[in-house]
Amino acid sequence: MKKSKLVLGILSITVVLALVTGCGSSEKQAAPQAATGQAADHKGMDMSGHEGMNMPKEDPMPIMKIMDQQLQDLMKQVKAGQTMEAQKTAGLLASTTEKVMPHMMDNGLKDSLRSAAGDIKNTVNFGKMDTSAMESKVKAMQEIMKQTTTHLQTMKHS
Ligand SMILES: [Cu+2]
Repeated sequence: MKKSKLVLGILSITVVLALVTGCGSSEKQAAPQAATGQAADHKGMDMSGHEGMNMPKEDPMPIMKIMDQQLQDLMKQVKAGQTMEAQKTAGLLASTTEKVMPHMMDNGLKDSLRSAAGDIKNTVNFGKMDTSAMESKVKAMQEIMKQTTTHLQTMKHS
């Protein structure tokens, strides 16, 4: 009787150990899978991805429209020789550009957009109001904005 109880005891300990080990290993296996799932969500840029990436819960498309309007205003002001107004608009344009940055996942595109806005701002601030030079800078920024819009359309904002 004593021996069988001991065997039973060892058996139950073995079962408990096996369960504990089993749980532990399955948890270890589950954790990286969950992490991969989250990473995929971020790349998919759905709303849960946004929260995870500290993205503002806003639609970036209206920001792009504001940016486009500011760019058009700026060009009109440059053509009219309204330096003060153009400088003000260029400053607004730079801050609008920053507002769209948290939504962008492409660092190369971020850099391009930021430098295009910065280039325009610097040009206007240094008083180099050459219309044709500004036109080419504005066109360059509009081209980057098209790419940005396409990029932003890959994510969902509800
Ligand atoms: Cu976003």
